[in-house]
Amino acid sequence: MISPEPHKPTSTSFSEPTDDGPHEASVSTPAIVNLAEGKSEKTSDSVLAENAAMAPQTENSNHRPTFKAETPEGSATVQNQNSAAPFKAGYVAILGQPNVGKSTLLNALLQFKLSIVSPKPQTTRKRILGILNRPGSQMIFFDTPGILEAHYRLQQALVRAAFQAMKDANVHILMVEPVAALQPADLGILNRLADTGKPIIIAVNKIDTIPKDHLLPVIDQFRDKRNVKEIIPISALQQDGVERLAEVVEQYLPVQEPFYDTDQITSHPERFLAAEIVREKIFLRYGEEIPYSTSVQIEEFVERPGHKDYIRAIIYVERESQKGIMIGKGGQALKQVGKLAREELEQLLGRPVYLELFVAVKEKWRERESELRSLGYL
Ligand SMILES: Nc1nc2c(ncn2[C@@H]2O[C@H](COP(=O)(O)OP(=O)(O)OP(=O)(O)O)[C@@H](O)[C@H]2O)c(=O)[nH]1
Ligand SMILES: [Mg+2]
Repeated sequence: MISPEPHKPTSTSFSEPTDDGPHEASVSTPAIVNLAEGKSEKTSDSVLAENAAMAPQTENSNHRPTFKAETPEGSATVQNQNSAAPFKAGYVAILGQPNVGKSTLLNALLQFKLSIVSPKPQTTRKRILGILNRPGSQMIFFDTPGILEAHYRLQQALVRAAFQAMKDANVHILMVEPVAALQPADLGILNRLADTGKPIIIAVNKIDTIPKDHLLPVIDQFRDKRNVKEIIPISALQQDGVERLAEVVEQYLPVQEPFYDTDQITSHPERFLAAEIVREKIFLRYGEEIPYSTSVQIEEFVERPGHKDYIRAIIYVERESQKGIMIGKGGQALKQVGKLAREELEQLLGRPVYLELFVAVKEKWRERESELRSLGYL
């Protein structure tokens, strides 16, 4: 089996049996608590990407954004249907502690599975850009890694990525758990956001997990906070309050032209999304330690007209012992990951895929700056 340099001696591979292998491959709408004044009325029409599909890819899959959102009538257009209102566009950072539901929210806003989700904290490692095109606006959301107290270099890089998104955004959504006691970590994030002077919208998530009458004390604790403009209870999982959140965010965007094509849903290339999908399946398949010790790189991604796409991914672990766990008895564990990842990739790309997974050791990559750089975390 092929093994990418420089890890030839330690790699182990899995690919599913196939006849098309790599050979030729070169709250019942919850209430909004509005702390701002003088809001204008907004259209609630939305152009959501219900049938997102890939646009044709060019030779090198390492470049530009290609995801398109298609409406039944064709691509969405930039026209603001309310001709009196100027078009708004801008960047919106979704921030919060790990596991609070940021990636679930991004997917719910886009009506498209773009960002990976798992029950484990620290699933998201890089900021994920998702574009919500509506008749009068273009909202460019950044899903971000959860903000935590960093204990090792990878975590430092994750926190840095989150705060970089904060700097680049016009509006901030701080997502919190529906708990009544204000958490010091949330307060810390809130203060950093407030220092930017940009509008903050609090999204109290997971309201499906609490009785309705428990919500008010949660909301109350954010009422007097600096630059907090709105507090919106939502359930990202149940898509409750999400449309309302989008309407509110839209109000705080600057008047300007769209930054991206208005039928585009992300700027990430296919190979980035492919690596993320493999990583998600690892987070879902393995226990505590393994997901945090793995990183996925796509070594080759080739479109082969008339054949399956060929994708070769390498899964890095930190120690030799983790390699055995990753692969599992008789290769079963890795096989499951490969199957689930391939199925999702095929759905995403709309094309059949031949996915080959390799496992290789990169000693203590989470601690080493050079490795973090080569894996794209810095
Ligand atoms: N009950 C409930 N669960 C939710 C909701 N939103 C997200 N979850 C769950 O919370 C877990 C974490 O969700 P993610 O979207 O991955 O959270 P995240 O904030 O992106 O996490 P990190 O990327 O680790 O920072 C998953 O199991 C989700 O299904 C919600 O509204 N209600
Ligand atoms: Mg996430």
